[in-house]
Amino acid sequence: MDRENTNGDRPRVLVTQRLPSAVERELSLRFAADLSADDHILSEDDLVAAAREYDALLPTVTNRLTPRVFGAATRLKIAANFGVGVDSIDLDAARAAGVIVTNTPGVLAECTADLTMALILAVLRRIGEGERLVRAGQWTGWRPTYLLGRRVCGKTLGIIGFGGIGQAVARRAALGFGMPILVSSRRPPDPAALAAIGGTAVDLETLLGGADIVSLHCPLTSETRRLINAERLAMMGREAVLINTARGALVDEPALIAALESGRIAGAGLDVFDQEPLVPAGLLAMENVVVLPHLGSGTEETRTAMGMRALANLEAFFVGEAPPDRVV
Ligand code: 8YV
Repeated sequence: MDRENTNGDRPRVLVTQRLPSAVERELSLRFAADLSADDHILSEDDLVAAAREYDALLPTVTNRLTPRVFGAATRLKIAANFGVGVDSIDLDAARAAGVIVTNTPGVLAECTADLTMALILAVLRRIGEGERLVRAGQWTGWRPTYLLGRRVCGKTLGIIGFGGIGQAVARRAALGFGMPILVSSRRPPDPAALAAIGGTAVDLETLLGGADIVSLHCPLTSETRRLINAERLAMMGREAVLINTARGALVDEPALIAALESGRIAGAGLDVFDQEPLVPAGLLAMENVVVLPHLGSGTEETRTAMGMRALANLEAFFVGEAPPDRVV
């Protein structure tokens, strides 16, 4: 396989963060790969310099690929994103600069769905609170009315966004927990996938009004930014909870804090935040909020599969084939 670039050298690839060792090994074997030694987050200036020095970037959600970065792309030809969401990449600027962008679909839906179920269970069954009490030595014994939560099975789950992750959550919830499923999505949901879980396609307002649990699984775009704002939170039931394993900016965080503080909704399970790694103090102060550090795809198996998928996109590109997961 010819992996040489036009200078006869192996393509230079900048890998912006530490990846599972199997992925780093493969990248080093196949490319002139610069791996991250210490996992530090690259600045925009670093990325601008990289766009001049490297043939390819393998960025993550922590790297903002801005118009300035693409404006400097004298050498850069492809950004093979480690992750399915490409909201951290200015796709118009990539297009204008002629830089190809790829992502890693199809390999992280199951793990992200597992974590979504974990958050649903944690919020309704008060798992975070219970764990904190036990660790603090404050558990004084079993009582029939102690730390009562709410049952998960049979609750109505509203899924916003019915791609791979939304469907994987729906399967778990419908088939494992007997939950009726409402689906709202930009495009009409896949009829076979909807039928398999006995789901009902509804508009967003109907979903917000009818679901006990609202879970976000749509991409972050200019249309979905702050999709869940004060007005939409007010459409949810007082006993309802919001789960977000997609992107923090889908939610107006101050409006969410206000809705939780006033008891307008009953709780939230959040794996993602608007300004990661900042988590607003208002959220941390509430016992009915479960917060996680963006762990959706965070298993050894899935992060390895994501890395291999990014690598497959780079390989295809540098042998002159169409990258399988091209976004731009
Ligand atoms: C990753 C994700 O943790 O794929 C995505 O869009 O949010 C997560 O799976 C992250 O993107 C890594 O770059």
